[in-house]
Amino acid sequence: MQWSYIHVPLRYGQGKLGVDQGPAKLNELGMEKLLPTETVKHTIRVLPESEIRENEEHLKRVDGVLHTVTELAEVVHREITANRFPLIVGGDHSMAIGTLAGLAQTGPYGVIWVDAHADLNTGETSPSGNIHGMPLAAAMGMGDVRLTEVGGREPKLSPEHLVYIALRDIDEGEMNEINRLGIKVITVEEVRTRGVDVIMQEALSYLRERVNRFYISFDMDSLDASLVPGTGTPVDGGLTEVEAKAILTEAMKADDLIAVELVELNPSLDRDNMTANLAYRLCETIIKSKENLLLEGETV
Ligand code: Z70
Ligand code: MN
Ligand code: MN
Ligand code: MN
Repeated sequence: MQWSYIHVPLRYGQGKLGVDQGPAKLNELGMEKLLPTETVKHTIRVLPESEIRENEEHLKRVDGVLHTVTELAEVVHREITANRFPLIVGGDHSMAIGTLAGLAQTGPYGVIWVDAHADLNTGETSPSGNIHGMPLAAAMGMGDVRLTEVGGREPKLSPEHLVYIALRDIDEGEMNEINRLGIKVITVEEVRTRGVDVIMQEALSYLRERVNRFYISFDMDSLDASLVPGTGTPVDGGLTEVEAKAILTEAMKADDLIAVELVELNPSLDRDNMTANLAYRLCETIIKSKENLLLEGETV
């Protein structure tokens, strides 16, 4: 297996400066040393600030988001088709519009979305107009056509192919949709009382009854606010580092996992690189779990 390491230095899906520096910060901490030398590397292009207008109240900086996610969708499509394993680092979560669209072009798939937020708003329901709160709605075909038609007309994800973990800051419109669509939600409380092994087996069985492969999208704000000053919207009551690592390790052990995404590291908001170092350790867990598995596989 070959890794495809994809940088997405995008910040236009939300209003705070600095989240575009997440990928560069991870490299500065030594990410490239963790990855095998034959890893294929990509950096997705982002429009310069000078071309960005604060153009729409309900869909802020939409042109800037569209530019990057359209290219990301093509790269993800190409890398999956080439049998490589994408590790995609951001950047704000609006980038997932591209990831979800790119994956959809290669066939049906499931999603484990580890996040404090549901990211299920449309321009109409969003309290902020920030597109990083909208990627799952867009992928399900809900909201503005410019977002829903990235990578083609058809919906990129069905609601029954999604499992949320660590959700705890949900807008009213999002809650209505979660209930209407019957989307599966696993809370931090459940992670803690039932254990990561149990909830991950449940999440994977749920997805495997419906699809034969899945990807995991990990938002840094799924972690407890006390651990992640360097993310745009920290939320109390989140995961511990041990829980987050266990979730990622369980996912990496699955041979039907096809891609991993880590988003919303904002080095400008960070304290003493606390969040950046934590994100780096999570990437280390991601990479080492998979490499160990491959080594074990070879000795059998
Ligand atoms: C809110 C919105 C969000 C991340 C904040 C917040 C969304 N639901 N996502 N931080 N990562 O504006 O739609
Ligand atoms: Mn998110
Ligand atoms: Mn979030
Ligand atoms: Mn399997």
